[in-house]
Amino acid sequence: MATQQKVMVLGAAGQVGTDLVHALVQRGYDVIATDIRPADQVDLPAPYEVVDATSADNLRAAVERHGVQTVYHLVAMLSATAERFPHRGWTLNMQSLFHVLELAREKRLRVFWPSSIAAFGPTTPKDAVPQHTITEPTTVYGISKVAGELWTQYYHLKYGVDVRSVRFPGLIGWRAMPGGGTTDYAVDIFYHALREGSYTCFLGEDVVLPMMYMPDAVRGVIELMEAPAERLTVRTSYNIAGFSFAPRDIAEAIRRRIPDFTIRYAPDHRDAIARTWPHTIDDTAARTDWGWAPAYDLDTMVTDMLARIQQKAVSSLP
Ligand code: AKB
Repeated sequence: MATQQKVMVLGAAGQVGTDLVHALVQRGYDVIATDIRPADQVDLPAPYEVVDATSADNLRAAVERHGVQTVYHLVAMLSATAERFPHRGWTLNMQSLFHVLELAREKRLRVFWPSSIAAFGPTTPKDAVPQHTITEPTTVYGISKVAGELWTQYYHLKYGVDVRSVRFPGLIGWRAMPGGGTTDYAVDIFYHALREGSYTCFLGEDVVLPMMYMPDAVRGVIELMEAPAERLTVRTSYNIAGFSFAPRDIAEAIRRRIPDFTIRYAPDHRDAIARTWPHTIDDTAARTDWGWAPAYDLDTMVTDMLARIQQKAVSSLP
């Protein structure tokens, strides 16, 4: 059971943040949700405040005002957008991380910060990627993740900061839309299937990527953060796996439930990014150290996504 710990979520209005805030509140944490979006555009089950994570002063003031003990730092520019704005992507991703790590060092905050399968690159083994492997990404986002992993480990080793991390696969959820990622097609496809009965995919049909359903992802984050520190052997970022599929596999799974669904493929620049990432991940270290295990596979995820989006659409009718 959770204690009444005060936790702050940065990037709370984003795809992961939205689900994480729900899960933390449900687990009994005292959550302060923050993002740069105006409050009237945000609907979360926790007190909300506008905080700019690229401003050290802004961040410090919010942490002090709320007596925060743990920060979940989810602010990031994702892979596809960061390729369009490389310097902005680097600055946002790294500056916000440094502000959080520095504050954590000074105030003994605990920190969660996500890395990603984007930390891998064309020279990484494609299948069952080991925990310790080649990380030579070719995207700005990936470079920021590798650098971030090493910085989080540095702050742990040098200053004893309790910062923990997982390498997220592509995440699929129904509560909030993703934005600017290469794996976003796996969310978009559901909305198009239900609305139009067809989808044009920006990845080629055969690109297999590691993916995960959001309920598993947020449960994993909370389990990692609740694990005893002495059990953790990885202070860069843990590999975690859900299931892997290509666009044609998810299209087929949707077609089994919506028989008229059609898909066409128009690969763009995101296809090239996706092809630098691995197919499957070996998450033995996470399983051994803190008991990680996913609950969803492709079929159970597709069933739940379709039902939830339909429910959401009905409940949002006037
Ligand atoms: C992206 O596609 O950029 C993200 C990720 C894999 O980290 N979803």
